[in-house]
Amino acid sequence: MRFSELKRQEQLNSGHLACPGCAASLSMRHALKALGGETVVVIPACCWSIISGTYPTTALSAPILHTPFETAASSATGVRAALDMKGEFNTTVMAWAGDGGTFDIGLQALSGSLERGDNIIYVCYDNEAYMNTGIQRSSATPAGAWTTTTPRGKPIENWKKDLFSIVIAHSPAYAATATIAYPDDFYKKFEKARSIKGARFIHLLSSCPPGWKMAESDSIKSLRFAVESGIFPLLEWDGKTHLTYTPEKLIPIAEYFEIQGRYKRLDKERIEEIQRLVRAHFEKLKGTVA
Ligand SMILES: Cc1ncc(C[n+]2csc(CCOP(=O)(O)OP(=O)(O)O)c2C)c(N)n1
Ligand code: SF4
Ligand SMILES: [Mg+2]
Repeated sequence: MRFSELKRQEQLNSGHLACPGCAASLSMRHALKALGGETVVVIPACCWSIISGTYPTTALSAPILHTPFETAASSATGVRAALDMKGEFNTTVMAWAGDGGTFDIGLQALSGSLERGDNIIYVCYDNEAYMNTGIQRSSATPAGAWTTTTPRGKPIENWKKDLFSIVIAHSPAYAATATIAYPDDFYKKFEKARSIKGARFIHLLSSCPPGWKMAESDSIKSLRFAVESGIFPLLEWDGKTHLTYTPEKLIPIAEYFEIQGRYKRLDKERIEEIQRLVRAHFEKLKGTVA
């Protein structure tokens, strides 16, 4: 079903506590619509622990289990086991964690869950830093970006950890990357994940205006530019990796960087170097995936 035709029930209500322009809140809203029906959401420490509201109030209609930072995958596995014991096989269990909780501290639990083939959907909403605690660097922070733990005048050199490759090395039932800036692609992937049994993983790029030092009104545009520049390819893995969208012509990475203050200290040479690496990676991807 296309995004524009979807009239499913809202499960994210007004009164949530996200900043204006937060892609993580929009992504949750549409993920729950796409999954439809009964979904239990498991949330470790991250911005979403705050966005959902303070007990006893909550902005989500879906039940939430708040868990320690490193345990999203294992807690979701426990919820799945409990539901199975009760015979509630049609309820979906979705772990919803940030990049810090996935690329870093939760990676061991995620690996165990993928390796066991646990019947859960694990979503990482990746805003490329520890935003809830003040924009500290994670291993998802990309080369060239500023964070509050980046030494002055020294933008990050390391290339972002290739989590997608780590995940598919476990041979999950399904894996994909998506962003809410491409809603039809986003919906198809959540609906597909819902229809499959086993370990499923979705990596969402999720813009964060305060952390990316960007106008709220540019939030969705930044996600579009990430895809159109090739720095965040839209992928699907079902035994093989496929590009689900191929831009006709990649836009310059500088256009993606220009709207975000976190890249403002980059000099021309470094931008050109990142440009070369991103293009080479994208061309390789185009050549090696069908
Ligand atoms: C073991 C542990 N260490 C540190 C924290 C503090 N903490 C809470 S949220 C958070 C940042 C989470 O970052 P991320 O997973 O990227 O989600 P985001 O805040 O960016 O949405 C940290 C460091 C914690 N709750 N538990
Ligand atoms: S800090 Fe960023 S990720 Fe967190 S609620 Fe605000 S916009 Fe969303
Ligand atoms: Mg984060």
